[in-house]
Amino acid sequence: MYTTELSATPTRIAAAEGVEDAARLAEFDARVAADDFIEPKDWMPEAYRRTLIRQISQHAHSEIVGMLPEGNWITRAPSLRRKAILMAKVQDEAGHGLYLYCAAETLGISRDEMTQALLAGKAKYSTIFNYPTLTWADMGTIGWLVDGAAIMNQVPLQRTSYGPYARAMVRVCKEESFHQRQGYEAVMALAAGTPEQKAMAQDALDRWWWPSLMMFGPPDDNSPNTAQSMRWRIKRETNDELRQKFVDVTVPQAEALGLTIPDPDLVWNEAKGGYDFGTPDWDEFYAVVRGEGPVAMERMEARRKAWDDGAWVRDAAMEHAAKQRSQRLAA
Ligand code: BYC
Repeated sequence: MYTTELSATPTRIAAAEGVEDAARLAEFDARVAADDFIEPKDWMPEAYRRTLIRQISQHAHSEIVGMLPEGNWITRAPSLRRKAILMAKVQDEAGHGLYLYCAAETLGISRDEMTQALLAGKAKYSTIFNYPTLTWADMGTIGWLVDGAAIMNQVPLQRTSYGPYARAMVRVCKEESFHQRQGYEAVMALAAGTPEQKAMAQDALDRWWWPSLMMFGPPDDNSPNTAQSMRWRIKRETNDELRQKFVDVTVPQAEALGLTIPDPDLVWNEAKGGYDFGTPDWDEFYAVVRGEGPVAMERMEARRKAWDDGAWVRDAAMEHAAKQRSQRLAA
């Protein structure tokens, strides 16, 4: 009896758990190193879980906030065909947000908690959606550059170590490819149009180029999360590696359109087999991350209004589910 009590003291329990955790950690590390997927019911380090919640929820918020700049143009699309495509794209973004919220929920956080974190300014969303969409050319350019950057970032995430996130990315990437192509095709039409239309396309490229490069996050030597996320295989390529790939595939696309990338330092580097390019304005990036982007207030107001306006739908859905549950229990 005495020995049982002694062995159950908190200190001993903690020590035993420590040993157990070390064993579980070793098993977790080995599975990650073997490119196994970690699944919701598997043991995982608490910091891994928190990092995933941070990244996946912010990714989900980006998809949802990302509907706003394009939603702004649905009523003003220049033809029925363009309107139908744009509506489908914006709906796809809503779907991406939902898969991602579901993936994050498997880590033990609720959709409400994630939304509250966004509305309280604690959770971020991509800087890119804090810029205004001024002309129709912005719709094509967002598809071309923003979805293009998103694909570059998300294709490696299909092999991220957390199973539900990786699987969500498979469908998201297929849809993003369509988005990128429709955007490029819309810019092609403008670039081959009247001088005014071509000027609109160039103006949109001038405004969206640098913010698109910022989507990949800060430079690696200034990215607090990259090293650990690469070790955990949450991230499969670093911010700078992905930014370089994006520049390398996008420059020839701009050339084919007869448009000019607004970077005087852009030059092919034969030795590295890629382009050298200028430095994004990182002060601007950090200001936008802090919530000081050109239309940041407008974006958050729209999210807050959508959340408040949707309260009755959530209440009705909860009430309906409760009624169904009690009917099942009574049957
Ligand atoms: N914007 O250590 P780092 C889309 C934050 S949706 C805002 O490099 P990490 C689309 C970062 O969160 C596109 N914040 O972080 C939708 C961190 O702060 P916290 C969304 C940024 O996580 C609709 C701090 O800066 N895609 O394409 O290792 C229509 C330090 O950064 C940004 C994703 O979310 C930024 N751009 O790497 C059309 C992809 N960059 O959280 C298109 C998934 C950095 O520690 N996410 N920060 O407070 C990722 O791949 C990574 O989270 C990031 C950042 C590369 C974005």
